[in-house]
Amino acid sequence: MKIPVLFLLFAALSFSIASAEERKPNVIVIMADDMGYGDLSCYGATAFETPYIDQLAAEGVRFTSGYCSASTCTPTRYSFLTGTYAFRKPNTGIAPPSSPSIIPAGTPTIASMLKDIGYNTAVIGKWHLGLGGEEGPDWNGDLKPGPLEFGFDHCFLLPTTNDRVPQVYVEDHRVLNLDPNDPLWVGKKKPSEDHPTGITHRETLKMDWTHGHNSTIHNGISRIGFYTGGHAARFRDEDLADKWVEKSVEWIEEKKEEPFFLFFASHDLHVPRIPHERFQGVTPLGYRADSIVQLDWCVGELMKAVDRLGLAEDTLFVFCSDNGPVMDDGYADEALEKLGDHKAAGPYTGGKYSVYEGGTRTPFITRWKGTIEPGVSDEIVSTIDLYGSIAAFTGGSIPEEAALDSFDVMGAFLGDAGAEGRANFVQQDNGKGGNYGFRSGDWKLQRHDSKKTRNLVVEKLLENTPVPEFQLFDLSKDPGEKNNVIQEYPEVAEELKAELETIIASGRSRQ
Ligand code: NG6
Ligand code: CA
Repeated sequence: MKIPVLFLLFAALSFSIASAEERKPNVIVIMADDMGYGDLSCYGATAFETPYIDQLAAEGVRFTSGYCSASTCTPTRYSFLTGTYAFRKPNTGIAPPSSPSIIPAGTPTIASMLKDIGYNTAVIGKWHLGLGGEEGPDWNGDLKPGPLEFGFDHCFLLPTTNDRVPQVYVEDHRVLNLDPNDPLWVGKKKPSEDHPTGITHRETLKMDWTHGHNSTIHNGISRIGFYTGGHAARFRDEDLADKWVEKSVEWIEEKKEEPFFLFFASHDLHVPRIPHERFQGVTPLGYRADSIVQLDWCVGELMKAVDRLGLAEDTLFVFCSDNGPVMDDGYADEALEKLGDHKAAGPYTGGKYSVYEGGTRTPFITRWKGTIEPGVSDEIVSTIDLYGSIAAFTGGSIPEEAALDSFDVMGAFLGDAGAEGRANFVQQDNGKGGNYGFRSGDWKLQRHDSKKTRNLVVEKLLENTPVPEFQLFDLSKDPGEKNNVIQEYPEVAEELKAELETIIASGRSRQ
């Protein structure tokens, strides 16, 4: 039988329209804070259980080479949202309490890309990318620019990180529940001689500090930076996780009819680790692991909400972390003392602040019921690629001068058989030292411009140990980066050095 060409064309066209429509999944990116590769039971932890995240992994793809792009928070979040390595932009290191918005208004982001193709977009949780113009945040006025100026329709935020002042929520452009008669003041200097601090009132603290974190006291915990006022707006640390879940579920319910993108930016397990009372003591490892269990509960609540609304087959979940683990990050919460045999970075060396694998190789899971075939993937993927990959998949567009390092590795994210991840990947630390890790296949080059590496994590021995400017490791034989083979493979090292240099110098790696 002869079928008219026009009919075939029409059929093909309507099929492609239908499939493009169908392929616009909701996207929920859950970013843990300071979670290491070994911090979940599905990644080998045995001292406690993380059943919900394990379920996510069992129903999706669990990556063994999933990375964030930096070993501190601000540069990872910057590169995740913009698709550009943070080392390309100055001042993208850990943001202080009064940082202006690091991302200028109008910058294309993964959120603006999705918003442009009809998604509802929200960020709920820790921000830590600054708010406001050059003078910094206007805490009593409009906090602009912020997420709403580069692609999010809605935000409900902890403005910095919770060891930094102030302990208030920001909803869209405003501090929530702020009483104009009790204005919020935030500053670097002690506001008055008698202002209580972690130094002057140390004996009153419910959790002591170990380094830094000894300025204004709120909820029995002293913080980085000073503030006064805004009392009605202040939250209790113990309630953060519940609030993120409440606000997220509320927002998903409201937006369920249209595709949505939710960036769920958990504060767990960053310091001060103060889980809700019902999670305190649930593990033998202290508040650090209790916070992991709390985050696991949050993930479970999000999964249940998505199931209840019948959206599991329309929703791509991504679980990742913003940097590797740290034990003592400024508070005496017994993370190190109660660690036992737990290996927070799994088999990897280093953690937060480091360009060893432990700094950026973290848990990474994707789940999309009915689309993703469950399994484990060794492909190299990174948070920085979500922008480019999801754009390519949903038909979103990226301006030529945006997302300079974000690759389309959607096949790998979906665990498609034979789909490849990245060929290589640049890891950075907080950015100021100019230290890099460069993974290319199974080779790993470390470049230490500052000639020192910090590893405040598990192996205290490495702390501020001078390191050679370049080191080379074969991760297939030496995942722990213990055995520098640069003398044995000088030509491999030269090749990787040149590739890394080209990526840095050329200003972009996306073609
Ligand atoms: C460091 C803080 C640390 C933590 C980190 C940011 C001190 C001594 N250390 O400067 O406690 O807040 O910044 O962590 O103040 S991050 O995960 O948000 O990047
Ligand atoms: Ca972090």
